Amino acid sequence: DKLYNLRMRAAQGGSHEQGGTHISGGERITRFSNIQQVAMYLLEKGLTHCKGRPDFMQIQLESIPESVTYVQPLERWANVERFVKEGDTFLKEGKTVAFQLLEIIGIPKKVIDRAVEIVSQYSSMRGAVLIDAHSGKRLDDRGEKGVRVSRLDWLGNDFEKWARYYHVSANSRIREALALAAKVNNHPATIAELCWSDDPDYTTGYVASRKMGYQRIENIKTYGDERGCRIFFVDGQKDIRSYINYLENQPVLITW
Ligand code: PML
Repeated sequence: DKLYNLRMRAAQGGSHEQGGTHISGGERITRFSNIQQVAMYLLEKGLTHCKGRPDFMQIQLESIPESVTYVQPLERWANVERFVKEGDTFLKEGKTVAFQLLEIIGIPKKVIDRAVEIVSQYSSMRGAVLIDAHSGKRLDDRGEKGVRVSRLDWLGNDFEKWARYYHVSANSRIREALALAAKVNNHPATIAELCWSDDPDYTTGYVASRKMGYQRIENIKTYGDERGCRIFFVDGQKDIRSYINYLENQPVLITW
C-alpha cells in the first residue's frame, strides 16, 4: 500500500520565506485512507500547539516512493532522577546529568563542551548539528538551519500501545521526540543525541543512544529560554553524505 508524507509548518508575521517567525511544525506518514484525519491532526497542531496565532500555514502532501525501513523504539526508557533544588541550580543540574550520560556513552567532555558552544552561537536553530564524536568538529555544512530529520512516524497506533504499556502520557511531543530518536539512533553513524526544546515553556530534554536508550532529563534548561538544542554525536569515519541522506529522506516507521 502506498504511503504519503504530510508536512505542516506555521509562521507568524508572514511566511517563513518572507521572514516570519516559525511557530509550529509537524510531519506524519500515513496511508491514503487516513490522509484527511492526519491533515486535521496537523491543522489542529498548527492552530493550538504553538507559541501564538499563525498567519501563515502550509500543509503539504507527497507520496513516498522509496521503500520504508521499520525501526523499533529505543529499548530503554527512563526518567533520569531529578536533582531539584530551587532557582537557577535547576538548569545546571539538568545539564550536568545530560553531560554525565554522554560521557558514560563515550563522548569526551571537551567534545560535549565544544558541541554546546557551537549550537549556542545560533539564536534559533531548527535542525540538528552533526558533531564528530572524536574531534568535536562540526560535520554538516548547514549553518543555522542544521539538518532536518524528516519522513518518520509511528506505524498505526503503535505509539498509543507503547505509551499505555510504559504508563506515559500519549502526547504529541513525546510521540515525535521518541520517533525521531529511534530513527536517528537506528543509523550506525549515530553515537548519541542530545536534545532540548526551543519551546520556552518546555524544560524537559533527553539524551538518546543505542547504548542507554531514551533518557529524559527534566530541568535541562531554564524556563523561558527560547533556544533549543539538537546535537547528533557522530562517528566521523562513516560516510556523512549518506548519513544525512538517511536522516532527511529515508522513510522510517516506528513499530512496537
Ligand atoms: C521538542 O519538542 O522540541 C523536543 C522535546 C524533547 C523532550 C520530549 C520528552 O518530554 O521526552
